[in-house]
Amino acid sequence: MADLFAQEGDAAVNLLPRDGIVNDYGLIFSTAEADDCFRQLLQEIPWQHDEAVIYGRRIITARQVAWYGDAAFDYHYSGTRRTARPWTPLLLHIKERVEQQLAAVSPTVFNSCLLNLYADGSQGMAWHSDDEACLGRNTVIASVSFGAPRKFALRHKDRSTQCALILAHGQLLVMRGSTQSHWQHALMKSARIHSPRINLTFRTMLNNGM
Ligand SMILES: O=C(O)CCC(=O)C(=O)O
Repeated sequence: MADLFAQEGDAAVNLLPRDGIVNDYGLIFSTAEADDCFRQLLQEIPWQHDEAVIYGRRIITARQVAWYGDAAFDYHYSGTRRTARPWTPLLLHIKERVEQQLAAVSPTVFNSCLLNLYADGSQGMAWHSDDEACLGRNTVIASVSFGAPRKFALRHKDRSTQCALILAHGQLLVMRGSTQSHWQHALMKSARIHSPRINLTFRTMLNNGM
């Protein structure tokens, strides 16, 4: 697995060798701001365990999720469906900070956000691509992390290449271009992590998610 730590925080660098673009913007919140966001998100979000259909079996995930957006978008993924809740002031604040970071090079306005809460390192997310039709081709996904640092990995769909980086408290990572068509990503489990992490992925749903 390639070690990408050396490039951490340089948004001009593409972390992928080919077939997509992933940029690490580094820490976009101070520790105090990130602490506040983390604490408020833990308290305010109505976290719920997720459902997914894996190899034809409906399972309840250990991690908890929430889904927010501009409108009551329906989001269909892994055989399940969620309706977006309206933005909270805190989520709008985080979204604005993310959009400011992207404004200079690739202005993007996100209309929805999937939130994931991992209680500890025993919870992760399996390999997948965010390639649902409602996101369209070449979608931009901005991932913001709070809480325990965790390893985020990407692998090419042809299995030739794999790379990873640690996503820390207040860090922004952006996936764009053809990344979702050619690469899968995962949040790796670790028995050494005993504290929670929250991840927000800001997305742009096409046609109000229809
Ligand atoms: O928690 C993470 O960093 C990964 C989240 C993710 O893969 C997703 O929301 O699609």
